[in-house]
This record gives sequence, structure tokens and C-alpha cells, in this order.
Amino acid sequence: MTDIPQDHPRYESLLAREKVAAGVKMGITSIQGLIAQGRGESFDYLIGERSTESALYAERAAVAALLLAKNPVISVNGNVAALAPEKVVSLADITGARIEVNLFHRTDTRVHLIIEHLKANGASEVLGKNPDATLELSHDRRLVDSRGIYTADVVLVPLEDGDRCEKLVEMGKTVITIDLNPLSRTSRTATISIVDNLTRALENMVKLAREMKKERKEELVKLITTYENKKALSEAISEIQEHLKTLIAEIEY
Ligand code: PTJ
Repeated sequence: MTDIPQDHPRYESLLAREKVAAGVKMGITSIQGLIAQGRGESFDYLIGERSTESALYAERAAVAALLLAKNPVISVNGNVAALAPEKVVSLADITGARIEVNLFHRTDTRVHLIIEHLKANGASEVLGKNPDATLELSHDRRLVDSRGIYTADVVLVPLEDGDRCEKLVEMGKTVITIDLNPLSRTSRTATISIVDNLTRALENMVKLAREMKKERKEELVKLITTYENKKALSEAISEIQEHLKTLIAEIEY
């Protein structure tokens, strides 16, 4: 990985780019993952590269759902494994979630390498190598584990494709997504849509999970029952509008 100086004004963004590129070289991230990261970056510019109020609102509800779940699962793809393996492992540990590798561009080698990468980052068990159940989908994201995604009541699916998100919601699961694009089919279909950068979102969620684990169950239930996803999504779009207005005001002509 290229050494990015920490005082570079775009340090976080360049570091993320390096991590995804390194993921491709290691064989854990698909080449298409580079395009996905670029799409994400452009939305992050529009958002202002910060966790907005609406993102924090969704992240709090998502953590409550994970903490209350009977069988929570975090689904990991090649981008997530490259960008935040240690944060996935921390969140899984605190919330008691299982981790399952589920890939769009699936190969056995990539699944194996991602599992090993997650284990090197502290995971004890990672599902996904021997899928024994299928979702009604025509692509490889249909291949799931009956102890994991298939029977999960709450699934966190960062950087998802709309198809599987829709299917999981149809199956009655609480589906939490992390996607910087508030207009994507994924964001519009999920139960809890977190419009935030994966790295920031997982960092916030790990912190929130540590705090919220001490809260009474009723408080967590209240967070979920009062949560409105349409409100979170429309506010995410308004926050982009407001940020753009500020930028326009800064350009004097
Ligand atoms: O590893 P695989 O084979 O399962 O493939 C994974 C990718 C991500 C390549 C695959 O799922 C894919 O092609 O995804 P899409 O359709 O490009 O969607 C990715 C979505 O995630 C887009 O809406 C992006 O804006 C968003 N996104 C990209 N990077 C980030 C992000 N959202 C949050 N944080 C990011 N770092």
C-alpha cells in the first residue's frame, strides 16, 4: 500500500482507496469493487464526508435491532473485508452477531481468502464457505448458510445490491443497509437504511453498541418502534441539499 501522509487533506479518502486497491491485489476484493468505491466516494462528497444526523439516527436504530435480535448476522463482501475487517469483528463480538461471507462475484478462492482475512483480524467463526441454503435469486448471492443469513432475523448487509435486500425483506427479516447513495434500490428497500460511509458507520455502530448494551431492553425496543425509515431517507436527501446550498454560497460570482 502507498504510504499516505496523515496530514494530507484527503487522508481518509485516499487511505480507503488504498485499502480497496490492496484488497484487489490480495484477491479478496473484486475488480468491480473499485468502481463501487468510486461511486460511494462521489456520494460522500455530496454528503460532506461526515456522519449526518439522519445517519446517526439510523445507526442507533440499527444497533438496537442487532442487540435485540435472536440470530443477527453481518454479511461481508469483498469491499467490506478490505475496508473494515476489524470493525466488522468488533461489532459482531459486541452484538453477538455471526459473520457470513456472501459475494456477488463469487469464487471459492475469494470466499476462502476473505474468511482467512477476517480470522486474521480476530474473527473466530466465519460462515459462507459451505452454503447449504438458497435464496430465490438468479445470481450467486443466493448461496447462504442455514445457520446464518437464511435463518437470521436481523441482517446487516453493507454495500448491498438491491435484489438480495428486497428478497431478505420479503422473507420477513429486518434488513440494515449501509449505502452512501440514498437513492439506490437498496436504500429504498431496506428496513433501516444507513446513508453513511461504511468506515464511519461501523465505527459509530461499535461505539454505540458498547454504550447501548448497558441500556434497558425497553429503551432499545422504543428506539426501534419509533424509528421511521422514510423519515431517515428523506432527511438524508435534504442534508445533501443543505450541504450543496452551503457550497453554492461559498462560491462567489
Ligand atoms: O465482493 P462482491 O463480489 O460481493 O462485490 C461487491 C460489490 C460492492 C462490487 C457489489 O456489491 C456491487 O457492485 O455493488 P454496487 O451495485 O456497486 O453497489 C455498491 C453501493 O455501495 C453503491 O450504491 C455505492 O454508492 C455504495 N458504496 C460504495 N462504497 C461505499 C458505499 N457505501 C458506503 N461506504 C462505502 N465505502
